[in-house]
Amino acid sequence: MGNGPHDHHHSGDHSHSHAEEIRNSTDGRQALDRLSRISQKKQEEETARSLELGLEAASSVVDRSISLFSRGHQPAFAGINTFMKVPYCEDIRKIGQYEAAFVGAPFDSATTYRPGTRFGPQAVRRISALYDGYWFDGGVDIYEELDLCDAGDIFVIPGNIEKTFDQVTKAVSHIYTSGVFPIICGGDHSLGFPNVRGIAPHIDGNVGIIHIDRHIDIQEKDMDERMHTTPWFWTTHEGREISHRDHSHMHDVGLPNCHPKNLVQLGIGGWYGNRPGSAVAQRRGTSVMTMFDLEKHGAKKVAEMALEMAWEGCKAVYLSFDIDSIDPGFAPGTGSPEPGGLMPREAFEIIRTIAAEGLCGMEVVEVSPPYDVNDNTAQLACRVVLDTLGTLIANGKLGHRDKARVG
Ligand SMILES: [Mn+2]
Repeated sequence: MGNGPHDHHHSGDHSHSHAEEIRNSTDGRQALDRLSRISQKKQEEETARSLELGLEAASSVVDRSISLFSRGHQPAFAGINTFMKVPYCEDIRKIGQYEAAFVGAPFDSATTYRPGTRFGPQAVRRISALYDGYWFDGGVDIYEELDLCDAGDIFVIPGNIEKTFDQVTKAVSHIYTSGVFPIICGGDHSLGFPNVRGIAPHIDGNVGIIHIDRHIDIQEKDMDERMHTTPWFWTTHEGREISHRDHSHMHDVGLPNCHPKNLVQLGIGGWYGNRPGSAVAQRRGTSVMTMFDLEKHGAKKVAEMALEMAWEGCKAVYLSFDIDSIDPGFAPGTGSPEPGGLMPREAFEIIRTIAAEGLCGMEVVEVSPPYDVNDNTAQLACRVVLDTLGTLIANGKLGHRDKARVG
């Protein structure tokens, strides 16, 4: 002290010093204030439960909150991995006891290039062990402020897209109609259609979809099937008139309350896979934004533009996040990588802006662990989920923030 270039700012009265003003104005200080108001009740319950189930530690262990067998979040590398080590809702009839559920849809039979996303949910669970829900910059404690469970995986039918779609829709519908916020972890992007089909019919009004991806994914069929390049063709429709097409086993003709203009497709671009879908997007009038739009406006602004277009005339909005929207330098473990994508920090800002307005459900798809490095891609998918949940909680759209206050 006394040697710095800003000595003239110092005064004897620290409560009014310029440094103190700066200190109190930082986001870090505000985060600390917010976090200090959240009770640690569930942490304490977890410790008691760990000691009860996992027995007392050896006598040389000074910290007596440590148990003999790991039964809680610590050590992060130990234990049985559900998503973030939250309770496994094995009896799916009891799903209504929770506020949100992570559910895996390990299906990759609809990929058109690299497969491997069937291992996505397990990879996201594995790396999620690093996290216990304490979000510093967001000032949120997911563990304390949200009753979250892992619903396990949906029984997908490898090699049969159509039966898998029916399984997924029925499963997502069960979760959603039980009053639980669904977090669906793919799996490939063909799941977008059965996921939304599990939610939209239960919403009394139109549903917007914010689809973050490098690929437009709205062609009718790909190699004669409903591959991962097609979900939004089947989710949205051609307008007021829903035509019955010649789809013998494809009994859907678009969800009547999912209008193409409310389908916001953000991050689209590059050189792969967009040829057939572009004509459909043009014909139906979906809301498309490229990476050039992002460069022009910035992450926050494009997210606000996305909200305007997605929510127009809608009761709810669904988030579909394809991990290949993030640049493959950061997210190499994916089926159809395309350079020039989002920086992770841009992706998080977009998510936080979108989630602040509330969501009816979300999916993170296209994590392919066989192509991943150091679980980087799975970790980004995990962060997409955590930042979404944290933002929903912080904005009172999910969880029980009021009940988790100190005092
Ligand atoms: Mn994609």
